[in-house]
Amino acid sequence: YKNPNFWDDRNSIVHLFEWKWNDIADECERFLQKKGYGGVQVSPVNENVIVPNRPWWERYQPISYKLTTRSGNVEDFQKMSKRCNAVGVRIYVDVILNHMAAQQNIGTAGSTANPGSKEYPAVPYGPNDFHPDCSINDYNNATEVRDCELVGLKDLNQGTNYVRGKLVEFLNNLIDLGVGGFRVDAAKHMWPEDLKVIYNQVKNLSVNYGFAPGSRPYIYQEVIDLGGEGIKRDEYLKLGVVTEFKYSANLGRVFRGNDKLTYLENWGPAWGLINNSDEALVFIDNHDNQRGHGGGGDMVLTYKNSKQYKMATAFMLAHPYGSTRVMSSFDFKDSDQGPPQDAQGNIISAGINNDDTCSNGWICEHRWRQIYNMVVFKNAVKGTEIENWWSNSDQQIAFSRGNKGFVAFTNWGDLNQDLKTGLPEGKYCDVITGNIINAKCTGKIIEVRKNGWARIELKANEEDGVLAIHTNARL
Ligand code: LM2
Repeated sequence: YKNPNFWDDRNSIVHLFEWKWNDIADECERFLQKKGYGGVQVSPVNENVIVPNRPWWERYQPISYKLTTRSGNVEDFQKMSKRCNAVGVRIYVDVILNHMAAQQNIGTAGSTANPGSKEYPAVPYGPNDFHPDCSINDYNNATEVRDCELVGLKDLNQGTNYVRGKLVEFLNNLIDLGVGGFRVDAAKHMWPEDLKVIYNQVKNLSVNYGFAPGSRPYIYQEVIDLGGEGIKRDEYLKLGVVTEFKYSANLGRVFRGNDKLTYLENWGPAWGLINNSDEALVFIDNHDNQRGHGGGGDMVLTYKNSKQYKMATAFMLAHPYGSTRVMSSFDFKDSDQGPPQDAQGNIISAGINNDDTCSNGWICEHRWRQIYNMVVFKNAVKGTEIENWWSNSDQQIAFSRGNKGFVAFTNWGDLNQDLKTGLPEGKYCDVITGNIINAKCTGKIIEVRKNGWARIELKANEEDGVLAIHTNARL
């Protein structure tokens, strides 16, 4: 469950939060494959309750496993899956196995339910499939966290064969539709023993979508563990990958300037991160903590602090630790606001500008040059380690990835130094400030001398606080 089943020349999952399936299919073909993205995390695919004003979080209130939502129906989903897999971009579904809807209304596939009496006839589930009423107040009490209701959501009892069977059927249906794996929502609120049984009953990935025979789904479990609670992320590491919230919280704090960049020299397990890099799903922000929901605290960086955000993201993608996920957001003013939508509540697609950025209220961080070019960088430096670490003992650092790539950062003051890049002699295009177009670099050009050293200049008042060169962007 720990292999994302990426194509060889790919890395990173991009979360296309609230995108429609048809638009994702287009995006796989016109953009993601070209920049080397490995996969897409899609918003929940199964029917949810319709909440007035259509907040984004209505999708975390399932009322059946019918695959109709505001993102599209099952035919749209299957077409997306075919088209994305065909160009080497995997699909990972955000699955809600913990609970069912709390709010009373019709669902996105037209089903009805009665949360008050715990009846969801479109599955069907009845009151016996749920834990008794109680709410989660004490996060030191593991039983309460797992058997009581998270923000009032009806808490499914995964201890029963019937519920397990329904969940496995749902997951298997998605596998038949070509998905590469799952983000398990609220995993901490379910017993690891129960999840283990469920995962083991799920079938192998579909060979019809290009997965090697015998491939298991990639499973990354959402476990918010910033320390000091009754439930530890390690309980879930036995089962699959775990979302590393300490990564988001700590890197945000550092790049906000509350800690020195030089301390990042031992970034990894020494900072309390999951020991085995392959078992950590890492990110700068996610759809919850970018708006103050879920864990991460007030240090989390988002698109709203774009300079620091791009620096933190560049560091994440330049550093070998973790399986990386890039967030792709819609603009929001208040934390409940749903995606761009028309008066009927239909999601409005992102428009694409000439400079690759998005319009219609979509931020599309994954299309920012400083971000997608670091996904390209990560593919270029695959298999190398950090070398040539340099810092000014304060807010400036630089390092190379073997002899394939080099990055430098300043979070305070001008950087103007002769540094060892580890790269072969030549002229390189800084992929943060530009791209190579018609054999010309539209940004800074860095000249690496015979001995691998180069003059590196990065001023405090530049648009970006990072510089990156690699052997696949050589002039
Ligand atoms: C998650 N991970 O564990 C998701 O990442 C997160 O986005 C989900 O919460 C949560 N678990 C449950 O799946 C979101 C949102 C909540 C929202 C729920 C359910 O952060 O604010 O709760 O989805 O839609 C909303 C209301 C809340 C109300 C609840 C039930 O905000 O006030 O509680 O619905 O009616 C009475």
